[in-house]
Amino acid sequence: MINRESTICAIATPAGTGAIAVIRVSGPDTFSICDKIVELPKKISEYKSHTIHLCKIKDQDGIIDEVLISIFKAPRSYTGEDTVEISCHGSYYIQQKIIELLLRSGAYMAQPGEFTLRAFLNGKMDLSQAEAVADLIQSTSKASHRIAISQMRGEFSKQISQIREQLIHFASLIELELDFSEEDVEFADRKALRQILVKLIDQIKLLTDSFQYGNVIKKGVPVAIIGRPNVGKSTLLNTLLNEDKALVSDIPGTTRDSIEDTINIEGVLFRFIDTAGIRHTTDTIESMGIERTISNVQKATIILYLIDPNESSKTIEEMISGLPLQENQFLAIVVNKTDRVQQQDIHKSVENLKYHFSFPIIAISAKNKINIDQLHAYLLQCVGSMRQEENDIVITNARHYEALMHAREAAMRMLEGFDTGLPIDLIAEDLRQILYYLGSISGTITNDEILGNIFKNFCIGK
Ligand SMILES: Nc1nc2c(ncn2[C@@H]2O[C@H](COP(=O)(O)OP(=O)(O)OP(=O)(O)O)[C@@H](O)[C@H]2O)c(=O)[nH]1
Ligand SMILES: [Mg+2]
Repeated sequence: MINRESTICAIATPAGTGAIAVIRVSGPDTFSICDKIVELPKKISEYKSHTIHLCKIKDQDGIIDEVLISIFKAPRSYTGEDTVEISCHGSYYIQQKIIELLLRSGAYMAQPGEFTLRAFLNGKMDLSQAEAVADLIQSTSKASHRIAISQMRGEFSKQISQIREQLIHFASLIELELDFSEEDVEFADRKALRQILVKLIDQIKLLTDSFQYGNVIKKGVPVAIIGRPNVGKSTLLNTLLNEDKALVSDIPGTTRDSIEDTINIEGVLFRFIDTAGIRHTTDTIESMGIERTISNVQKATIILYLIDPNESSKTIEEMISGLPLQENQFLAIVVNKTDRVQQQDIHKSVENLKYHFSFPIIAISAKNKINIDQLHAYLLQCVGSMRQEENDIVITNARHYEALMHAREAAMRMLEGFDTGLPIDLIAEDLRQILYYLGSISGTITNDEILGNIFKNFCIGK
């Protein structure tokens, strides 16, 4: 798929003008190619690795820029190959000009993610660590950053490879049994293998369970704001986002389509979704909006059910029972417009709701921004309780999730096979499957198609 004999180059900093820009060059001819474009007293290969040098870059028309070049000699570089990083002034013209010179001197334009792909192929990191690099670049909150760092440091890979190594030992014994199949011998200790499988199934379950958490942390925890028309849903969205995102009016049925945006609250990214108010209506557009509301409820992790202070428990009960709620969702009843009623009446109505419902009850004023911290605290508490243990490894990547699910299925089939006395050649096939899926996570087992899919999502220069 890629030719590692070639030397590649790309701009590693964002497109456009900045104070400085960094151009990366990597591959076997890096030093000789760079020698052709920089002015230095010695050849680059004669300098020590990990040194920085001030020099000029020239073409036939004169000086293009004064730059710093950093030298990394193989294998002590990000890619594991000879690498030079050119820090030039951030003019778009200069960046393009240097790239043009490099291409003319024999370098090739890097494909998206090719530097990281080479790092993987040269054994600098495994596949899940390489994927974490992409997540790290894209992380937008403290929580998603922490997960990406842990994955990049290889904590997840370590756990997977430990499980895999234990199985490889048994796989080789079973293959041996297959070779001696006529002689009816048993090299692999069935009881020990069974124990390992049970442990493996448990471990994988912990990992796959963390996916819901990991996935929402990465993309923003979806929070649906729902309720009857005019209760102040759009006002609450605007208050939570600190901007006038949604139209607010005293006409019931103002919001017809769902509106959403993300905001970071104490290091966790939340995705708030304002929805069309739920009521019986003959208006086609409005009922389409209501259908959308219901589908947003299904997709949300947290549901804020907004009510007016004088809504009766009976109507609330009816509304909530009509919602497609799932076991792993959080719902809170949020009493809005409390600025309109007496303090003691709020207290009474909250007590009454607490008596009727087991959901948390939060009293706020979206318009006057009263008790919004309590709402924040509730949201953070939901996220906290999704997580089992502080140092658990968290899965954020759909590819890893899928591979783990397949591995688990194969492990369950194997256990069942033992119980029903399935012939060893069939059991061996499931074992190979487990090894394959676990291996595909770290990239021990891989093919061009998998690699192509992963690295095409990287930016060029990474
Ligand atoms: N007094 C008071 N009025 C509020 C509060 N929150 C919202 N309102 C008012 O209630 C009216 C309806 O607010 P919206 O935010 O448009 O209500 P909505 O739930 O989005 O309504 P639909 O989109 O029609 O379903 C507006 O006039 C708001 O100014 C509040 O906390 N206190
Ligand atoms: Mg609205």
